[in-house]
Amino acid sequence: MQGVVVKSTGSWYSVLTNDGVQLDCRIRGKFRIQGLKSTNPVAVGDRVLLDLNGEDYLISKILERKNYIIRKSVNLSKQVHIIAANIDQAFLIVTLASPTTSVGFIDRFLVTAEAYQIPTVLVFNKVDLYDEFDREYHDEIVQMYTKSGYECLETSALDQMNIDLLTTKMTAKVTLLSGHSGVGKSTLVNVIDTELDLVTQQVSEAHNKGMHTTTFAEMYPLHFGGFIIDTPGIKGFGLVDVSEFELADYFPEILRLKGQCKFHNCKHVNEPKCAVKDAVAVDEIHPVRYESYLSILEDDGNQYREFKYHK
Ligand SMILES: Nc1nc2c(ncn2[C@@H]2O[C@H](COP(=O)(O)OP(=O)(O)OP(=O)(O)O)[C@@H](O)[C@H]2O)c(=O)[nH]1
Ligand SMILES: [Mg+2]
Ligand SMILES: [Zn+2]
Repeated sequence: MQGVVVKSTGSWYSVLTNDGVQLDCRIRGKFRIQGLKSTNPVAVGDRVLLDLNGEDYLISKILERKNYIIRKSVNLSKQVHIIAANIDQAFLIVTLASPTTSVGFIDRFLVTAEAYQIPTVLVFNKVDLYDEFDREYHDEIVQMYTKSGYECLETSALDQMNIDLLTTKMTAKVTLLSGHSGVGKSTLVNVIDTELDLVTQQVSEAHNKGMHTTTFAEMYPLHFGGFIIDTPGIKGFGLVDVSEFELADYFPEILRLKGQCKFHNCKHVNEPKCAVKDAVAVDEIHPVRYESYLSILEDDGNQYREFKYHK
């Protein structure tokens, strides 16, 4: 029997079979992606084969992954976590107010998404909370990411703003939602598909930091076609396997210019006649994005720099 993993707790897995039945399964033996030490060998979105063993269903094989997205667990530096597999696109849900998502976090997510070739849309949620400073900050950040080549949307789950736009973009696709805890991922899912009723944080607990309302990634079929994967909020985003020479390729605005640098192996730091540094000097490349590039290059232990912004 074949199916797709819709939930993974680490000890058991929920699999939606091709016949539309949802089964709780365990895994047979050990699965490893070559060279990767993963905290979860089977991820949401994996297509799997099932065997019946007595009364229990066992996952006996993971079919080849079209793609997957992975992050380094910030504390367990050698271990990686597969966030999801076989996804068409990611929506990174960010909020500039309550809680604040830093540019450093966004950029680390985007680098990984580029490395794994997962198209990503930046969704700025909770715009209903903005005061005029937030609005100004929002406009500058959106301008920066739009110029880099990323699509940016603003939403409010509370006011149902742009939900139809999200729905259109998700139709017939597998969409991963990621972002910090409390940005409104599960709330958005509930307004995108009103047939779903995911647990969300109570407003009274909204300042209860460190509480994760969603604890396991789970994939839901959407009534209008497609799937959405809701995930637990992540604090940090540790990059996996990006070499210092590759990194520039994962900043689209740097990739576009690097052919014009004098040295073909230019790292765009101190080299003379560097087209990237020239572009930063004239604001062709946003200095904050360039700073992110340098910060990741230095591997500064995920110290997310804040955008120059004070409330
Ligand atoms: N004002 C406002 N509040 C929102 C909006 N979207 C979500 N919220 C609130 O934000 C809080 C967190 O929402 P959740 O959907 O639980 O957040 P989450 O991203 O799923 O969080 P985790 O599951 O912990 O990762 C809830 O109290 C929501 O009501 C919005 O657009 N505007
Ligand atoms: Mg949630
Ligand atoms: Zn250069």
